Amino acid sequence: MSEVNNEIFIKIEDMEAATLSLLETAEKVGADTYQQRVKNQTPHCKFGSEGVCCRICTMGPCRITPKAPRGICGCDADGMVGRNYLRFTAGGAATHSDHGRNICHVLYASSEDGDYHVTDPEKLKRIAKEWDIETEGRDIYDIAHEVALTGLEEYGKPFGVQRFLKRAPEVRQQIWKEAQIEPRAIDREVSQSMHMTHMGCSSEPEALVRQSLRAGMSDGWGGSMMGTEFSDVLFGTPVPCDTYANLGVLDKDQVNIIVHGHDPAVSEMVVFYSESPEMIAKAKEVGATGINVVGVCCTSNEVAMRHGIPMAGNFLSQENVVLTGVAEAVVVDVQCIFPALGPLSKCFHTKFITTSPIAQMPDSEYIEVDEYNAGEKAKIIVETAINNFPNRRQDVINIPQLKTKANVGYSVESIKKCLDGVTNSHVDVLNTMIPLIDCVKSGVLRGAVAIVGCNNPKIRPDYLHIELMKKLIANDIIVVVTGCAAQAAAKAGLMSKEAKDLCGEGLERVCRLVDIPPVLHMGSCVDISRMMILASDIAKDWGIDIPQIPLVGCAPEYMSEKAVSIGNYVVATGIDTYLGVNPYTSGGPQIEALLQGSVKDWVGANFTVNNDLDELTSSIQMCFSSICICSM
Ligand code: MSK
Repeated sequence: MSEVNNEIFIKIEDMEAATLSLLETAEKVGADTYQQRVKNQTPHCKFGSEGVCCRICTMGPCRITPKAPRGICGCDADGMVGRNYLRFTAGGAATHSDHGRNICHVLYASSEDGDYHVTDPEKLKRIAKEWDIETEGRDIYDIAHEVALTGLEEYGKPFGVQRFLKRAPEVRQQIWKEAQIEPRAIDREVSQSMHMTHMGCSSEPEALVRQSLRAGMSDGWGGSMMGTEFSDVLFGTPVPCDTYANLGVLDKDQVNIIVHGHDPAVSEMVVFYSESPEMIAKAKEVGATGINVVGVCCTSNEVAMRHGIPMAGNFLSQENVVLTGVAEAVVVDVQCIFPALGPLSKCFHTKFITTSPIAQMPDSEYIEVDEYNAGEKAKIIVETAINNFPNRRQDVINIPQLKTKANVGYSVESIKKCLDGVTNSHVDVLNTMIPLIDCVKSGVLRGAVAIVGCNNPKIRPDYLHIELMKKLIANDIIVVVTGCAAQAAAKAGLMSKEAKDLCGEGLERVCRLVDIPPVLHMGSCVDISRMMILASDIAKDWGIDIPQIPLVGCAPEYMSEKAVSIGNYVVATGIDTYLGVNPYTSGGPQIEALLQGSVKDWVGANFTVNNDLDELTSSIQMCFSSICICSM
């Protein structure tokens, strides 16, 4: 390994200094970077920012101004904002759910002698039983194929609602029914959202917001939940493991392969072949000491929590990874991949390899991977990276010496197991959330915050994630993380067990006794479905509904449609949600009044939009104080 400082905590200023040094490399090689493109795009269009621009038909585009309060069809500001918001949500729900669909296909293709196997048969059987699928005396792959097919039918079934809704407390299921937001077939909710927003259909604010919640629910309690559950069946349910984070995980002496995107079906195979003796021998033949796979964005979460693969960075670090000059290949699957990586890679020796028909980009090498050819194609990808090692430009190598420890992989199953370790074997509380509930009831913990989502250049990158987490844990509030928020935490050292030293007295005690970090890694964006199960299990074990738990969601730096879809299902699940960026709704007062106000009457939770660190912190704390634990 090259010389890298293994710090316990890394300050955001040190990460920013590293970025500045990489931007010097960018200038040297004539590369374009997002920092420059932000300048080129600023100021942003005011109409688009407020959501009052409509280009749904060709009579426009129409924009709302004081002089023109309606579009040509007569749609007003709230109609436009509501339709845009619903389309935004549908885009996110479609994206997560299609990821989930691909995992269903991979499960359907799994076999004893194929590339993909059932790694967690017990979890598969649990899901099969939940879905009334026979398990007794059957071959595990017969069960896998029937479960996968049943999952695929959730996308287009003509009648009924999503099967996983039954995992929620009964009172919550009833609320969804009464609010008319129970998701039916996943594709139906996405398709109906597009239909409702077509010219000449819905412009009534309440109808548009209700369908936004329903479309989001089809993601969180449908497509994403299947994506998570079946990924666990195929690749293993995560258990806590140690890894490293930040740019210092890149190694100048090894062949560096960066896996980036979301779908673990590709990265699992790349990891598998990069560890094969045959490939390691080939890497040595070209002068490297080995093969170093590192991750970016949610693919990073997937392989970190199942294999301990290091996390190089998150969304706004993706260009930095290439700018180090040591990336032999950036291998991407789907979502959150800058098209800029193509031209950027051309300034270095880096091969930018796209693998999915869903994410094809200029200036990339396209090696299509599917569920039947994955092994063979992954081997070609690893060989391509190895053969590229001798082509490095030695004059532009710059690996910032930042590296932290991280403890990752807290699935719901693992959290319960950790809690079991401190129950002194009281059988009645084993495999429950009761030890955690007792900590909250006794005031040792004040509550929990789920911090999720991306980076966005509108917010100082990683600042809100990291500083908010620090303030929360110092106040005895435990944090659970997914997505790029997780990598922000890891890069700063907040997912190390040493981070207990930054906690208030109560949380420090819990972390010490249970042997966990105060910021728990629950996985990738689709794994926010794990948080929904966690919240449901806590509520059921406590005998209350989800809004009564001192738990909130927060996406302080989000940027994607998927995050808005997530926000809708988290709120619909009864969890108050804080957003750091306005989802283009400020031009629609009635839509904002619903989202940030009266949806609470439907589902017991709503949105707050705020990106001021201190206000966010105190607002979350006030939210917890308003929940009277002692009366429960
Ligand atoms: S990867 S959706 S930038 S969290 Fe899931 Fe990160 Fe946001 Fe993509």
